[in-house]
Amino acid sequence: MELSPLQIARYGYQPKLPEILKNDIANIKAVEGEITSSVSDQEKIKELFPNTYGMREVTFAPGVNHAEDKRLTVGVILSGGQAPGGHNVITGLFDALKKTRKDNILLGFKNGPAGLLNDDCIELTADYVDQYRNTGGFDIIGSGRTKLETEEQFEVAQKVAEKHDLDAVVIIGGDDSNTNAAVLAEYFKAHGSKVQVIGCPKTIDGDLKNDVIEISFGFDTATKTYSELIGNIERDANSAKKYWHFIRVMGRSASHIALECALETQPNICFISEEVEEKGMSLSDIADQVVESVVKRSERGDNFGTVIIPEGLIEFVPEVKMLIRELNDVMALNEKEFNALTIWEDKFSFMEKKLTKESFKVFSILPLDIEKQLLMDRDPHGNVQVSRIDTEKLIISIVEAKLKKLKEEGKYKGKFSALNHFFGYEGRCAFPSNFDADYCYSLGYNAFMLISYGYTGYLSTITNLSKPASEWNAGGMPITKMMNLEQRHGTQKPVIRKALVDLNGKPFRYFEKRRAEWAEKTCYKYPGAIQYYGPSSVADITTRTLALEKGEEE
Ligand code: FBP
Repeated sequence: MELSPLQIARYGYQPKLPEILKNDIANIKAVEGEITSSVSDQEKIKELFPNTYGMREVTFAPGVNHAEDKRLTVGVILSGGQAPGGHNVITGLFDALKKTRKDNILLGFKNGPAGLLNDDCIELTADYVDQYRNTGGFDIIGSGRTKLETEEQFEVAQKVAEKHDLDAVVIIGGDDSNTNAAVLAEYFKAHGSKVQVIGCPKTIDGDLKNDVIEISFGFDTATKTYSELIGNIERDANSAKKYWHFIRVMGRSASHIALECALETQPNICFISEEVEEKGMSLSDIADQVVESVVKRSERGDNFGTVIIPEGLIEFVPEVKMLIRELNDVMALNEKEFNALTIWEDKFSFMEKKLTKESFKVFSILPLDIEKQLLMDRDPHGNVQVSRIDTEKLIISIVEAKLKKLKEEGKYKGKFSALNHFFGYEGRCAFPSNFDADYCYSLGYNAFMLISYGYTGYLSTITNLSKPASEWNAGGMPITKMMNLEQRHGTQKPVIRKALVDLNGKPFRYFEKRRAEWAEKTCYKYPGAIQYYGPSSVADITTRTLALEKGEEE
């Protein structure tokens, strides 16, 4: 394989660890904190997780390590969508294992949780992992979205784990994957297995967070990558002065990515799905907001602009949300019957019979492409694959129709030429920023600490992230703390609650204060490309979201 100059340089980068983890492992003790409870549905979650509910939070501190000194075999799984830094979680875990005992073993299960079920794994050696240090992607062992949920799957997982004499499995994943981790930890404990399960908070979407998980890894690099591209488009728009760019960005449900990109680039419009839902905005209201900006800007002679659209937006428009919920249930409860339909007309009339009148009305007025996209396969967790729905095109078409009408009425004299973009996959495998490289390495290293102390059903936590890495803290949080019950595949399931954008939070309020000016004037900001070298004020900065949340900026 030919290597790029940056890849060669990044091999030489030594990720920064929190001061506490730089100590010899014999000099790190685990300090237990408060007993935890789930975010809601406490009684039910406690009943479902009798062995792993209500455990205490953990912080690592200087002191004598009383953990048993034994040889460890650990399995690692990358789960769900790629996020920059995943390789560093593995190198951090690998280095901690080997630093403690040369005969510790790390097995990589291939292509997600399916690797555990299929007993498909490789031993990760120094030569092998060295090729992946500080690089993007999950190709070191591959990833996948298989959900672990049936009794048979758990039995197989236990057999495979016992066959390899595993002491622990580390699952690197988002909310759904860490829900898997919690269920697996509970199963192993209930069945007398020694195998511990530790999760690491991954997802570019940034929606796996609470007071202890300040940010999931990958969010930093992905948003910087999208912001660079959006800034470049803004500069092009401001140079050519002839296009309105509609840019959809990833982030399945929550709008953290869209909001962060808006804070970085100051576009004319950015929609926040959570606000759309709270205000009960219809698709027409959304388009009206764009139209208002287009008209005002045209009066200033500016027939160009940028609009950021979170990919999950469509699911938050109340009437479409109700429709999607019904579609999910109809498709889950009538899976065989629905899958047997091959002709579009049959699918359409099937939905006419199964959906409520209100939802079918919404469904039937959507453009054909969007109708088809809404009926595509769900992911293994029962979610609509929003990355495949062209929401930006839908909004453009409604805006065009409204502007045409205004023109006919003599209320608009400008020109409107729209271009659409979707930024998602461009950011998921970028070289991790210094922040993500350091954070991920620390998460992996710290996962080893939790294993060596015998914890199971915990997420590896690194906190105080708006400060330099040397001031970060390390610890663990019981996964059940983040759980609640939600409707999945037509039934109530225990899952980690997604952290959506807080409309009272500082990042949203900062945006809210300024957006009227951005909608009318040209206030674009150009963040440029991620810097891996150079002054710390450029190369080590994290997101505006984290800085605002932590009160570092006002
Ligand atoms: P995770 O939640 O697994 O981290 O995935 C995030 C994400 O990138 C979403 O933003 C996006 O909707 C989805 O994955 C797309 O994944 P896929 O290509 O598997 O449909």
